[in-house]
Amino acid sequence: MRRIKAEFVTSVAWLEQLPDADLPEVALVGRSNVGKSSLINTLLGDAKLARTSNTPGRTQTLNYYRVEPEDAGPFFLVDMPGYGFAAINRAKRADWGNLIERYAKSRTTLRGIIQLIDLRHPPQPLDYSMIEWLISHNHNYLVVGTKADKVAKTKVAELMLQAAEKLNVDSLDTIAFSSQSGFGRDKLWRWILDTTRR
Ligand SMILES: Nc1nc2c(ncn2[C@@H]2O[C@H](COP(=O)(O)OP(=O)(O)OP(=O)(O)O)[C@@H](O)[C@H]2O)c(=O)[nH]1
Ligand SMILES: [Mg+2]
Repeated sequence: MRRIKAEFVTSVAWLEQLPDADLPEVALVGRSNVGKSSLINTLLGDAKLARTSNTPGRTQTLNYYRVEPEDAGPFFLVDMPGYGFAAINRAKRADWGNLIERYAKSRTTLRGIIQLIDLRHPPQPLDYSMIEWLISHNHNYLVVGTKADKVAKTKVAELMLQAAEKLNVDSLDTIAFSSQSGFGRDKLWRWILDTTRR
C-alpha cells in the first residue's frame, strides 16, 4: 500500500473562503449518504479524517483535504455537501446549488469531479441532473458506484454497467467501490493520480 500524508485543511461555506488555488484538485459529489466522506477515509487510509454519519446531510461545507502521496505531487481532495437531502428547506437547497455551481465554474485548479452513486439502487433523478450538468460544462468526471460490498460479488460489474448505460456514460469512466472492503481503491487512485498530474 502506498504511503500518504493527508490532512484536513479547511471548511468552506462561501467561495471567498476557498484556499489559494495552488494545487490541482478533485471534488466528490453525490447524494447525501452515498458514501463520499467514507470514500475519502478509505482512500487515504485514515478512518477518522472525514466525518461520516448515518444522518444524511452531515457534510454541509466544501471540506478540503491536502493529500501528498509518496509517489506523486500533492493535491486537494474536496468533500462536497450531498444533494437530495429531503429534510433541508428550499432556500438551503438553492444555496447548495449556488455554491457548487459557482465553485465548479470558477475554480481554475479543479481537474476532475467524481460523482458517486449507490450501486444498490438505480441512479436517481438528481444523479441524472448532476451528470448532465458535468458533461454539459465539459468537466472531466468519473462515476463511482459505492457500497459494492452490499451487493452480490457476481453482480457488481453488471450493476455498474447498467448504471453507466442509464446515465449515458462510457463504462470506462466508471469504477465500482467499497469503503468497507477497499474494493476499487487501486483503480480510483490511478484515476486521481492521472487526473491531478495533468
Ligand atoms: N457497507 C457500506 N457502507 C458504506 C459505504 N460507504 C459509506 N457507507 C455508510 O453509509 C453512511 C453514509 O456515509 P458517508 O460517507 O457519511 O456519506 P456522505 O456521502 O459523506 O453523506 P453526506 O455527508 O450526508 O453527504 C455511513 O453509515 C457509512 O458507514 C460502503 O462502501 N459500504
Ligand atoms: Mg459526508
